[in-house]
Amino acid sequence: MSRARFIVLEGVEGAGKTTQIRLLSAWLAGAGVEHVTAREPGGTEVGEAIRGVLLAHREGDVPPETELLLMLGARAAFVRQVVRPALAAGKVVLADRFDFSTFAYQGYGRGLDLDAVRRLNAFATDGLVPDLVVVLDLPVGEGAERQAREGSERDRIEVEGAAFLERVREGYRALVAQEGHARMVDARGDAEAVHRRLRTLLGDTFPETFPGRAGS
Ligand code: Z5A
Repeated sequence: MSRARFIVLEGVEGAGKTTQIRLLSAWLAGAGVEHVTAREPGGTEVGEAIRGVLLAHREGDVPPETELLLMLGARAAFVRQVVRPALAAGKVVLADRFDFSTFAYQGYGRGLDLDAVRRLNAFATDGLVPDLVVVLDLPVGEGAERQAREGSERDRIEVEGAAFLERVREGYRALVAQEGHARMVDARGDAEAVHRRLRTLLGDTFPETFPGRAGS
């Protein structure tokens, strides 16, 4: 039986997705589990170019529909050039964001029609659904504080407004409640504590792929 699994980490800015992907990758490497890591938007040549366009216009006047279609353009390449080939080769894929980001940010956050967003996303992904989406849940203010400590050039709350990010967080909570393949993990506490929670969740959910509970 293939041990390939498509695992996605999601959450508001500063929730610790990048940090946790790095820790999970080190854990899997130590256990000899073949895997790839990637971020969205990005992960491919064209996806990284799209990411550059989005970041360059972060504070500009980009219609939400344009933002949505750029995210999905990057995703179409990501699925076809990274995720499907890795799964076909029997590898684990650890992704930093995927379609829940689009539902949470463009749907709940920007207010685009969720059904339309889902239909367009299904076209971009060719119907691919992750095996597990883990939402790292953190109060918006705590995520911003972490980013401020890191020295991000401009606090996301300042750029988008706290109300926008609160809608995103509530969107994530609603998605976890609706979707059977999604789980919420408390992202408070130090990075090692959050890592242990993730290892336990992965080991319990897919014991044939992941090397056992945290501490074992
Ligand atoms: N976006 C979208 O709108 N629609 C979509 O479909 C997709 C994306 C795919 C991409 O940002 C933007 O695109 C994003 C959503 C949108 N922004 N907005 N708005 P990104 O994914 O490249 O980056 P980010 O999520 O906005 O920010 P981030 O800082 O990379 O967040 P993170 O990965 O969750 O956190 P981190 O890098 O691991 O940690 C941040 C800092 O906190 C760092 O200094 C760490 O050392 C520290 N940290 C991490 N964990 C801890 C703990 N546990 N305690 C204390 N400090 C910690």
